Amino acid sequence: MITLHHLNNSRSQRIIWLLEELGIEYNIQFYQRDPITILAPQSLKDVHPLGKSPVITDDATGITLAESGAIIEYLIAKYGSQFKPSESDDQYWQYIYWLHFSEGSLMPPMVMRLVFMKMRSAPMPFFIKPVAKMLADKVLKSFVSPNIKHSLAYIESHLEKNSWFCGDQLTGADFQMSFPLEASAARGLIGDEYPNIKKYVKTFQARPAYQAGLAKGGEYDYA
Ligand SMILES: N[C@@H](CCC(=O)N[C@@H](CS)C(=O)NCC(=O)O)C(=O)O
Repeated sequence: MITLHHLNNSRSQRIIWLLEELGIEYNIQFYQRDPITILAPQSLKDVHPLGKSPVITDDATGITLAESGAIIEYLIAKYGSQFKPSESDDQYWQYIYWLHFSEGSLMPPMVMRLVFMKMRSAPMPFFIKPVAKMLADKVLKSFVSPNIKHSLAYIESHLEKNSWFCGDQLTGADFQMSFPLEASAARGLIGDEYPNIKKYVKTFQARPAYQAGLAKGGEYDYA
């Protein structure tokens, strides 16, 4: 049996969506973020030393695996080859590309945005606050926002020509890309200039397996 170690309001939701699409049996072990630090509890470090979610354990193979991309590859290799183009398929390298792009290129500026937005409103001595705010705004404006916009424009042009990230086939790349795109949409970053991203997010969120996963995963602010 597979167990997904799932943190509330996290990237782990995309693994629940995949598990639902695969139609295999699984358990969810729930973990709650600290309300102040929003970090994962110590108990997640007992499962994997880095204490980040998602993590899966699989009784059938005895494996404990972290990293969304690795988990998606594992689940597809073991239980769902329909979600991966074959190596001879033209879409194969698109699959590899988007699977890596999500956490490798898109998530880093998104996480930076979160951190610098928090810095703007963090409690601190009154005389430091304007300086901290000015620094955060400078980094957001000169580096973080342009990076996010550049990536979103690139994704928008890809989705103008493709229903899913690998043409007309739902693949592991879509589960991996779903989180940054729905999180961006929920944070108001997907404006009218990105009609294809908007449509894409609505399309995957309407899938019965996605909805079933949402009902099982508990608190999630991005759907
Ligand atoms: N690249 C990793 C990122 C894992 C990650 O940072 N997960 C977040 C949840 S979205 C987490 O566990 N945060 C809690 C913490 O860092 O304590 C992946 O895709 O699995």
